[in-house]
Amino acid sequence: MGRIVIDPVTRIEGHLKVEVITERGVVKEARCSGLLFRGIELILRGRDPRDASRITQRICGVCPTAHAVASALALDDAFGIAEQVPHNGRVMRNLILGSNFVQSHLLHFYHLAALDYVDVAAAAGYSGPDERLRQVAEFISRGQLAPFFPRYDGDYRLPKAANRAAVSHYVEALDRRREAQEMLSIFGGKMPHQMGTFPGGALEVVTVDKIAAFRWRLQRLRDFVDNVYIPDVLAVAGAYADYLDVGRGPARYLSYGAWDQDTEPDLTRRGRSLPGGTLDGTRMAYEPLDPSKITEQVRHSWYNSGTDLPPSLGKTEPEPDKAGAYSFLKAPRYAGEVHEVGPLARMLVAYAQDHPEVKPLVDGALSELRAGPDALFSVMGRHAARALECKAVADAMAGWVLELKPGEPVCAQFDVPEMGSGMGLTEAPRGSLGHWIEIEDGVIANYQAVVPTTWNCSPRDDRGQPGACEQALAGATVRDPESPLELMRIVRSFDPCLACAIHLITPKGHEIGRFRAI
Ligand code: NFE
Ligand code: MG
Repeated sequence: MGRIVIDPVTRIEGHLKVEVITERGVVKEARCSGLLFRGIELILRGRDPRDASRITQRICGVCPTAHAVASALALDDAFGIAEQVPHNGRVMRNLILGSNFVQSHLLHFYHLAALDYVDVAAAAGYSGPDERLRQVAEFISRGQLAPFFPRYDGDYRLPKAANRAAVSHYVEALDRRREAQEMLSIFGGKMPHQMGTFPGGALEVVTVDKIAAFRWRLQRLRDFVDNVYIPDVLAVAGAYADYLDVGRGPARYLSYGAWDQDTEPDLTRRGRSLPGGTLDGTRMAYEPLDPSKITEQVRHSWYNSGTDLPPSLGKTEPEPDKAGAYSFLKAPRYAGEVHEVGPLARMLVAYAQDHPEVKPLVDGALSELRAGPDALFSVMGRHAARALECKAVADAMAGWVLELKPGEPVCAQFDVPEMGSGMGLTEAPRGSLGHWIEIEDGVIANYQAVVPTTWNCSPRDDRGQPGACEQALAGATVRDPESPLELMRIVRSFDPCLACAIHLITPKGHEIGRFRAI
């Protein structure tokens, strides 16, 4: 028996510890622990409900936009104004969130995950015509090795030319991400923590100039996604084809659906470009979404609040010395079962529905990889799904931006009610995101968020079922316990964000048990 502890996991967002028990180099069981307690749900209590779209964005600097949209949807619901969101407000929300998706997916592949497969050392000594590669070579020659080194050694398999091209794209992707942030800022005012999304719609005035400024940046991004990102992901998936068979996880997938196409007040009946629902991958069986099946369990989490509560009744009461607990993440479950969320879940749920854009994209990628749909339940399946979704969203935005109507209203008028409750379900880059709000005496009485990485990196639940990432790690082979790159490839394929997953912020210097906020 061996024990490997990776703490902290780098090249993700936030603070994650992974611990595995191995037997003859094979992972028998894994534990994912989120160790940094935060407290945004608590900060929201007693505040004006309209603050929620501003404060919840501070959960994360990577996907603040998704929190803004989820809170706006929850407030639309609580205020009873979902049907009054104007056309421009709905479309702008989709463009703001879509820009963040594209930026986030490029960030994940090039700047977080690719270094598990691409050997940056291949750029050392380069003196050819590619300016970006010359910059990296010069950077390395000065002894500036971070953020590329130190790293786990492993089986970097790309040929030198492919490695060098990927390093060049690493640098180019920084510019494309900047342009995606600029696109978001056109309708959101700034990034991170944009100001454009609000209950009742959006806040930016629509002009022809803004539409044009958005379009040219989007066109450049679409070229990059089609001609660089997707080919790079498929090249990596080809060179590391064994990872089409590694990191399977629970093979149950959940999506809330995203990109509102109408203003139907019932979120489960609202028209959305990507459908909600669940898919049991072993039977390829689809079921429509039923939000009443969402609960959070805390038996193995450092909370003393009741377990298996629906989010509208959820509590956040930390108990850091609780016996048997090992994480500040709760364990969200759907119908009591572990579900994976994220781009793979969304693409599979849409694929199972014969989605007109998603089906051909997925079939095309599978034929390129000479693999069946089963191969998607894997590390490389997650990377491929993320790239394909990036294309689907970027392509869809090219149509949405032309639907904007300059000079027309963007936001509904509303009064804040004394009492109310609301639910906002959407998709964030990393998966299904829900916000639940209770309003009493005109202020927030309770606010609960159930977040993508809480689903994917959850600890064991009340029945002892390991979370999705814990299940994906079980069965993996580790060649060198001192350099467990294989495990990092599995964890990073989920694109974890522990800042989001715990979404709680404690005042500086505040102590909770043995933890101290810094
Ligand atoms: Ni902090 Fe987030 C996304 C959300 S993941 S990145 O995407 O919500 O838990
Ligand atoms: Mg929560």
